[in-house]
Amino acid sequence: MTTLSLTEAPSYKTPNLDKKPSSLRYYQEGLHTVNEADWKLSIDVGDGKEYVLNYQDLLKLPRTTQLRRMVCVCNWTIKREWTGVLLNDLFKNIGAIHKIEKHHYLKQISIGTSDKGIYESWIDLNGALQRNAILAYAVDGKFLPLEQGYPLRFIDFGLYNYKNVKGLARLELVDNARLGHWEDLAGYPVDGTIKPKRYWSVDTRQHQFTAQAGEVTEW
Ligand SMILES: Nc1nc2c(c(=O)[nH]1)N[C@H]1C(S)=C(S)[C@@H](COP(=O)(O)O)O[C@H]1N2
Ligand SMILES: [Mo]
Repeated sequence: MTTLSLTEAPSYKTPNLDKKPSSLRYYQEGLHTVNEADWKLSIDVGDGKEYVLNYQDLLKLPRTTQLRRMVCVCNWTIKREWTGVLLNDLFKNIGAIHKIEKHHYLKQISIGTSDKGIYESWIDLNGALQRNAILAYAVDGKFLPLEQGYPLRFIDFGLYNYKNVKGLARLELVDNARLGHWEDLAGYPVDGTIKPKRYWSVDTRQHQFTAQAGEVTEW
């Protein structure tokens, strides 16, 4: 059972949420069956050192609530209120911040399912820290629903969503990147930086243009 409440988080109501493309469509490996009591996040920081957090440990870490826009490479975007832990604060709190300079990439691995396997992504580690990437366990003031990444999802808002793993089980600091599912299958860029262009904005119900690469902050 979750003992901490989210009531201190200002509750934002995403406009037109019913118009958002289905999260099931964007859960390539299908819905996992792990519950809160069994779930663990393992964090491999290299040099044979691994940290393990359970759900309660996670909720005790410094909490942040942020209204930020995510973008799918297939041209839709939505701004929602995310609650979780900054990637930076995670490393600080487990006492592994000194390990960060030693590695180039952050690898994220999902819980996965027995029939469709896992979803993995490799991203630039220092970039993610600079862009204030978060590990989110709640959205719009409520703990994540299963299809939206329960119990925990990683989000670097400067990158397209295919780089950000829902249903997270493991993080690894690594020196080499490999191709993720969509990079391999559809040839999406490995870097994943959001491009300046017109996107369909689900929450504002209009096409809107962003002029710079990276996180969309204009609207
Ligand atoms: N584990 C996992 N995470 C994932 C995906 C996936 O297939 N599996 N798809 C990504 C893509 S392409 C998108 S658009 C978002 C969708 O997030 P949403 O459920 O909040 O819409 O999840 C991302 N994270
Ligand atoms: Mo996506």
